[in-house]
Amino acid sequence: MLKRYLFGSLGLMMFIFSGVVSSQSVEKAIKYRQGAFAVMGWNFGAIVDMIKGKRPFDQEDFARRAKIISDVSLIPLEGFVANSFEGPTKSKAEIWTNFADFEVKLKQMQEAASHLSTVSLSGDYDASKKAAIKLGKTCKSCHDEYRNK
Ligand code: ASC
Repeated sequence: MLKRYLFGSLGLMMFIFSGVVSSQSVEKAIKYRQGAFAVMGWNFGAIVDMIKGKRPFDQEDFARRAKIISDVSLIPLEGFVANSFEGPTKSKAEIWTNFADFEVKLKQMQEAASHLSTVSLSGDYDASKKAAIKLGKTCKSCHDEYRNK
């Protein structure tokens, strides 16, 4: 009787504790992916400004930022842990009902970022501009479907 009570409450405590731990790790995962997107957005913003003539075109700086975006584009996927659409996030629940499609879109973004990084090293302004616009489209296609306003 006492044993059953002790093990029962131990089980309950473990259950509650695991809930606390996993909700903490969900928040960490959300922060992790958002941190990566913030780094990408910061650098892509500067690239877009160069393309729009709001900032002087500096090929070396453009290529440096494109490489950062390409490298960091490999980070966010891991942060989309199971059903992490609750909490401080704009992620829609649809990500987890269409995860294969979400992953395809994310990979298209990674490929466009890698392409931008390669092209920007050549110093070809027109090709770099075209590659940056293409990358922006891959960001947008995912946001349109999977990000809340
Ligand atoms: C950015 C940024 C986005 C994308 C998107 C492109 O710089 O923060 O979310 O570009 O606006 O369409």
